[in-house]
Amino acid sequence: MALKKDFLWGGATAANQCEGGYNLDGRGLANVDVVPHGKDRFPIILGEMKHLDFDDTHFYPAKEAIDMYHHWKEDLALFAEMGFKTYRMSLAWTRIFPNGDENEPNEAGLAFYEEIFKECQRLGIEPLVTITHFDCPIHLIKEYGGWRNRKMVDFYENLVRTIFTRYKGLVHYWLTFNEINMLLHAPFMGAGIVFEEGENKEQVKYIAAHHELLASALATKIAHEIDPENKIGCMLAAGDFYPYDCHPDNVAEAQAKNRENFFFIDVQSRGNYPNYALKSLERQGIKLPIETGDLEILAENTVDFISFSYYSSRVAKVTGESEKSAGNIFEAVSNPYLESSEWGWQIDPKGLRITMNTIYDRYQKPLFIVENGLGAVDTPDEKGEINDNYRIAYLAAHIAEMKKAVELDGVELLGYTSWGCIDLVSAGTGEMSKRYGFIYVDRDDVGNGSLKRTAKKSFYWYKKVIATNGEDL
Ligand code: P53
Repeated sequence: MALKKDFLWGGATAANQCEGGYNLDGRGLANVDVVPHGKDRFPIILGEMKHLDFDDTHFYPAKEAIDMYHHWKEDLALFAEMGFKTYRMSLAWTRIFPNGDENEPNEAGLAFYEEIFKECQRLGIEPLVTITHFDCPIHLIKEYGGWRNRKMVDFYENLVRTIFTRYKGLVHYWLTFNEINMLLHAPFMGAGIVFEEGENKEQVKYIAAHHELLASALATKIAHEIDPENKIGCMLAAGDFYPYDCHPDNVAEAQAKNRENFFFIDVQSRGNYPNYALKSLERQGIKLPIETGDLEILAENTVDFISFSYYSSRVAKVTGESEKSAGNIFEAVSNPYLESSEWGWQIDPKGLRITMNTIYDRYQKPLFIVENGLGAVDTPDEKGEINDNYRIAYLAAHIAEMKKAVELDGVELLGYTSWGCIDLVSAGTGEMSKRYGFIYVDRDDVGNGSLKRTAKKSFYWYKKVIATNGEDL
């Protein structure tokens, strides 16, 4: 049994990491715009530092990014040349509602995405649209405090009603919140949260979580009402936690860590708050801001499919502070059996098969791998060519394991979109030099470069993978 004939091969990007054009055609400012490159980035992502505007001492990579705002047609043509069946992209909320709380949308922003979707349709590429990929209008953070405020649910509802209506028939696959569990690890990116002095951070995060989960369920409801053809997915930053060893304490720790992430998907897919979470929140004195009718909305509007990103597995250990693996927002212990990327992310292809099985066992809904890839330095040779054999090796190994999950284990899988199919700004570090693409973009970490696009060796490799439906890796 091979992958199904209509398997959705493609690539993934996010608006703030590739579009640029941050102040064009009426676009408003977003949290992601004011996150600089450099050492101050991290505390801001974590919500520990207030930084809601630009200053002269930092470089802001999202302002121009790879200027897809002006290159999208050329970029889509390259995706089509590789044979993409789908393209995962996100909408910049602030192009459509510049402040977030307007009643009427910005027509220029709506028209921009409509053009893109029409071009996708012409090229036979099915768009897979992330409604919010770490972005939140700055105005909603300044005025309302981001997702800690229940009013965000109404603003989000206004956004989704607008886009589901406008793009009916052009888009069928939607993701409500990128890596929704990231809210716990990077609350400024995940929920527009800036912590106030002395407040209970865990309480604030779980308030925001309830609001996002409610907004996600309402979006699912509205999407189905507007077009029964719409398919709505949740999106998890996945990667199973392995117990460090068979010590029962480490096994229990791995279970707890996995549940911390599955908490979100349990609600989005099963439709209710899991008991383990209710008990644990109660023990911590954390209250979910549940109002009358909320639980019914969650129960009645579960997702159609489960999407996730997978870069690596993780390791759980009760002690062992000294062994943290570097370079990732998820604080995890390093796995002695695995190699690491240049950025310290551990490489575990088999972990993808394991993770797919864990998720499928738990939810029994179709899966969609919407991010996977290797961030690496690419150096053009004297002819200007990039022989990214390391990237090909990473992707081939992961796709081979993905196929085993489908062919040997019977996991239902809709598609696979590799992350950063064209080089873009890193979410974690703000660097351009951490490249994931099949397409090289001439731009460095502080904004120099011609923005010229060049196919890497992996471009031709992936084209062949798609053409053979994954048989020739
Ligand atoms: P970068 C951390 C851990 C797992 C997934 O990440 C993550 C992050 C954030 O750094 O985010 C996803 O660019 C995210 C993308 C992001 C991609 O992983 O830090 O959905 O926006 O670019 C890769 O190398």
